Amino acid sequence: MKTSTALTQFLMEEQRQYPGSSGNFTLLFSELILAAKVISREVNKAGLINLLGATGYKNVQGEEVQKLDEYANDTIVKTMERGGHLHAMASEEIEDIIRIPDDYPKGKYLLLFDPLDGSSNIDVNISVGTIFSILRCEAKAGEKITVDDFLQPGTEQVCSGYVIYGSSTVLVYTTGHGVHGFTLDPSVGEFLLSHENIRIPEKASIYSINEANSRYWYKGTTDYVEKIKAGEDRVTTGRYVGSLVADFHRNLLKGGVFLYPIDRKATKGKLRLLYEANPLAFIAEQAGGAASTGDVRVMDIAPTELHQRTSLIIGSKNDVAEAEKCWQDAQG
Ligand code: AHM
Ligand code: MG
Repeated sequence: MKTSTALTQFLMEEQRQYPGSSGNFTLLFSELILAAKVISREVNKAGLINLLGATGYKNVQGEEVQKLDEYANDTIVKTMERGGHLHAMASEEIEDIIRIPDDYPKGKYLLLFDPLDGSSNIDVNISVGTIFSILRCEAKAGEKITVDDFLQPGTEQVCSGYVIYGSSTVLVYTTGHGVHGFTLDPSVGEFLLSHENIRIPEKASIYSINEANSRYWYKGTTDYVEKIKAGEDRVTTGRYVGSLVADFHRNLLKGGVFLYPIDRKATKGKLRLLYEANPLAFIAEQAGGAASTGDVRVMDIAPTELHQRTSLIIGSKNDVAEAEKCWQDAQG
């Protein structure tokens, strides 16, 4: 019988390669896996919750039915705050940083997350996802943690990843040693290794951009998209779900370029640097792809705000480079 490797076993094996490792990171990750399983279960019942919600927004236990992004946020916070591995957290859904309550021990890591990205798609059964990024915390025990502790460039990430709640639930992560994907097997309740050492094709066959924004685009974006459409040297098709994790995951496996550039409407971009762009940029680069704003490598940006937005061009290496060239040429 062929046995599959569970994510927790895989993490332990990775940990054994670093003899000095305390195992704290592996424990932290196990808590994140638990949160992902709970969110996955809830996302899968979303249709049922809506049915129950229609009778007065109470579930069968008589509790208020929460919005799923709020539920996902609370699940991550409550699961992670007790472990003693985190010093603090930051969520795309919460304005300020999330401190670990005084009665719990503090650890040496910071967790940043987008609890349920693309949540406007839930009602129509489109895949959504959780995105996460783990940083080291430089604050010493007893020192008050501030927003500044979170403002680290993407290159400082210890780990990043996402969980996509789709036709199956898949967790993809990197710690800087390649990218691996695990599929949740509901019959055993474990994430099992399904995509070892993912490599993104260097050349894209898919492009993903919200073309309804084309009237607001700057010349560099228009030039690149026109170039794709006129290209005869490759098979290119357009695919845009409007759920970043779903668009990114498909392009990672099949080869593609995703763009959410700054334009005349979203002058700072739409996507968040710390919760969306950096974690996915780390995955893209580790899989042999790239992530750029058009002007600079995403992971080199020195953040100045917790909820900073950014322009994002991410995916297959050659295509990100081509989009960057169009962007820079257009600026003269
Ligand atoms: P959210 O974090 O509020 O869910 O917004 C982010 C989402 C991404 O998942 C997706 O790529 C993008 O917004 C789609 O935006 P648009 O509808 O403007 O194309
Ligand atoms: Mg989001």
